[in-house]
Amino acid sequence: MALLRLLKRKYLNAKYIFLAIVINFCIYFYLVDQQKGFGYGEDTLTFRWKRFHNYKAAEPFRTGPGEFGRPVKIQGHLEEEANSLLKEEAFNIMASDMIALDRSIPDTRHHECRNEVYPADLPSASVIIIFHNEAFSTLMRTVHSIVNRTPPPYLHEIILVDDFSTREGLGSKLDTYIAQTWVDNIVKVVRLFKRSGLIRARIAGSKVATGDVLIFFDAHCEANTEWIEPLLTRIKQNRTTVVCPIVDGIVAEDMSYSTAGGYYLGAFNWALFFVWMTLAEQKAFLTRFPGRREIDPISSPTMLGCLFAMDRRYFFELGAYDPGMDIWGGENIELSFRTWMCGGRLEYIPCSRVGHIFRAKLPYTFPGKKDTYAINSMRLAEVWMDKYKRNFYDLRKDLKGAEYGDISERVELRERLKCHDFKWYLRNVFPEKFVPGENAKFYGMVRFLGGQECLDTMQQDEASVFNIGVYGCQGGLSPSQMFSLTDRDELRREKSCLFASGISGSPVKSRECQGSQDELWTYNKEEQLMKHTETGHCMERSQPDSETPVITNPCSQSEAQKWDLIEWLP
Ligand code: UD2
Ligand code: MN
Repeated sequence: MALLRLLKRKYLNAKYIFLAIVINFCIYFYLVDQQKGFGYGEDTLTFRWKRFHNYKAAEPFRTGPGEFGRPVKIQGHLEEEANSLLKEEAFNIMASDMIALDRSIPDTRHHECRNEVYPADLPSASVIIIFHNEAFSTLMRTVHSIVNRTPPPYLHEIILVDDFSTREGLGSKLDTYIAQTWVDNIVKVVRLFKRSGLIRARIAGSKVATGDVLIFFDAHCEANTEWIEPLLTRIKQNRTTVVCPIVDGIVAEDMSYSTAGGYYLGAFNWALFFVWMTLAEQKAFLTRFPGRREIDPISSPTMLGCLFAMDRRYFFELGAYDPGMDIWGGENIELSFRTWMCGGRLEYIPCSRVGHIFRAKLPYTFPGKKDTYAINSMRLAEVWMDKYKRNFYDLRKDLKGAEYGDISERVELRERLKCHDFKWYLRNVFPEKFVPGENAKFYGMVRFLGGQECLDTMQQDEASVFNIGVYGCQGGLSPSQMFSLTDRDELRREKSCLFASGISGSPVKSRECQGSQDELWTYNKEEQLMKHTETGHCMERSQPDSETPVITNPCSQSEAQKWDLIEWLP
């Protein structure tokens, strides 16, 4: 009996000891978890463990500057220095340096995304981050966010491509930190030995990548919860779909993570800059997708450029990037047109979100002070836009005859891939896009006969509402004087329309087109009158120096109401 009692006690003790070990074990890893990703001084085994088990650690419990994507305000004696650094770097580097490199951010997805289920066997990704003289903290925060929020099986590697940075000490600091923080060579650095620009830097990264999918990142991003699964799922369903996460904003002044932005319908303007669709375009575009849930992938005519994923082999089949494009600009529009025209598709994926610091200026040099955006855009217009390149050159008359290098290989690529023409793209992918001069009753300048002056936007922001101006006619050289009288009777520019109210003497104004009645005009050639269709009033030049240079009034035979149209023939 006594022996039994002793054994029982021993057994119980063993149970307690076992329990105690388990509890200790948990506490140990909980503590490690709290410092996830902070590498100095800890052994490799811990990091191996972290990499494979800690990619989605509980974030809301963390405290510290900038946690949960909160803003960091710098006040007091450091404020002045912070502001001057902000000017140099175009984002608040002092604030960034204060924030943990693996900070928490809010899950900004639509709440229904949390119920989405993704297949487990997804392709693996090589994430390519290119940079030139990027700040250490933003660059490493980009990497941490990817490692910590990507299930390990899907993360084949992260490739940092250093585009010949000259910032002192950056290279060795990166090497040390990376070696001490991540194992298994999951984060690699490729160094370019001459400044190549972001396009060729991405090509260099893609050539050394070996994952199934390539995902390109700018060097100042933060990947959000479950960002990769919806992207990979879509590519697995169709390898010729190029997919983009929704881009959240990281505010340059205080590094707060914000959902402002969050747009997902990419467009372009005829100067070949990326823009989001206007409200009118968006409304019309979305009617083509009836029954679509807000969280479903949505096709987009163009991509922003900083973040996208694409099957690796498909990237090369489709012609990678144009290596003749230099430093910065245009490659995102080129890839967008090429993808759609050559048989692929481009989509935004609402359940995938990644933040990006939008900087007010580019903080680096352009060797030779070249306008690389213009040259790259000429290359893309010449190769892909057929007769519609005219719309680009109409806005960039300064570029007529300028050098853009050899494009023969890209023209061959287009032939080899048997791509659709640009008209097909406009008709099928983006029919909402207005083409100045196409199907128009008139395209050119609207001239006031009394004074050799033409209607002119006076460089005002055409997303806003303003009184239309007049200025000495520039013989077609000034884009701000070009108007189309459309087949719908709008007197419009790329996205803005002239409108007027019924009140006599009220100004003719410009705003983003809305498709409403007050935007319609009829020109009478014999009488040389521009009539506002809805009210029957006539366009009239008011007094010189008036705040409202152009008004409408009941039609009269007065000279102040005589206008003619000068057709633009390039
Ligand atoms: C926008 C895009 C960017 C690209 C560019 C047009 C967004 C938010 N970003 O740039 O992806 O499409 O427009 O070309 O849409 N870099 C180099 N070498 C250089 C210059 C830049 O590696 O010579 C790197 C730079 O460190 C950064 C990336 O390229 O990681 C993009 O440059 P950016 O962030 O200065 O330009 P951004 O965001 O205005
Ligand atoms: Mn960027």
